[in-house]
Amino acid sequence: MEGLETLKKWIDESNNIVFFGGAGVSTESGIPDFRSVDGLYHQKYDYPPETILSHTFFMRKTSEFYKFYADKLLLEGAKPNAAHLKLAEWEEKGKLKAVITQNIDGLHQMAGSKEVLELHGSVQRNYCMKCHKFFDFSDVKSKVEEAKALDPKSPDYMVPKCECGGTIKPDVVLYEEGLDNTVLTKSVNYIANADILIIGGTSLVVYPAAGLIDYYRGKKLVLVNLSATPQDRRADLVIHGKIGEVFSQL
Ligand code: CNA
Repeated sequence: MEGLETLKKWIDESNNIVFFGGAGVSTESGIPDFRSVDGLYHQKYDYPPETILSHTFFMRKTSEFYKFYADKLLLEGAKPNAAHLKLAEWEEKGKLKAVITQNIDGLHQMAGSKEVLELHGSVQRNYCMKCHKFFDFSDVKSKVEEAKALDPKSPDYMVPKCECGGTIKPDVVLYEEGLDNTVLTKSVNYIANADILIIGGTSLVVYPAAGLIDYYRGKKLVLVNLSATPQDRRADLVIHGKIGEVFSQL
């Protein structure tokens, strides 16, 4: 594969790699992305994912939100793939400083990565909007299942509820919501000081996350993506392929 040898050499020589990824990192683990041909945008829903996953939609049509969320993002049994595992291995060897991700699936941590900056939060953390009690992934999963017993026309159908009666909200940054400043600042620092920045599995169209690339000052900007991105021309190395397959050869 073109570029693979160069990437191997750069990685061998570096101990300051930073990775910035998106939904494409997890498609080989069975979690669909938003924009690929078989991604969520190409499936049939009453509303596009960006509408359903917005703050306004969550507040106004909570039941509709959870129908989509449970079906597409609250996925049980997904396992890290070769890309997640390789990144964890590089960190363990002292070669990689951080994984910055737009993903909310927690697969990097499951693979063993320690320094994971989740720009868009995580399905693993959930809070009651009334009393702020914490709920993990499986709590929410079972509460959504319980709420399936309600009338599908009820506003609480499939909505996970706290014992206090409040609605549980995932700690996920919905469209219209702001990113966590600490996470953002740390990400900028890692990227600004990185020797190699590898960007993988992201269409680079969701801002402000996609703008993070502008902070990179080095000369080893690598893009590993299935399809072309608006930033391909800026990169020092572009590899078009499946990230799990590519990383398993590194
Ligand atoms: P996106 O816009 O769906 O783009 C995904 C990109 O990955 C596309 O350019 C694809 O060509 C590419 N791609 C798909 N499969 C592979 C693969 N195996 N190897 C390499 N490239 C691949 O996703 P972004 O992350 O850019 O968009 C940002 C949104 C999507 C974020 O807010 C995420 O939270 C959100 N999202 C996250 C998940 C998850 O957590 N797994 C799933 C779906 C959407």
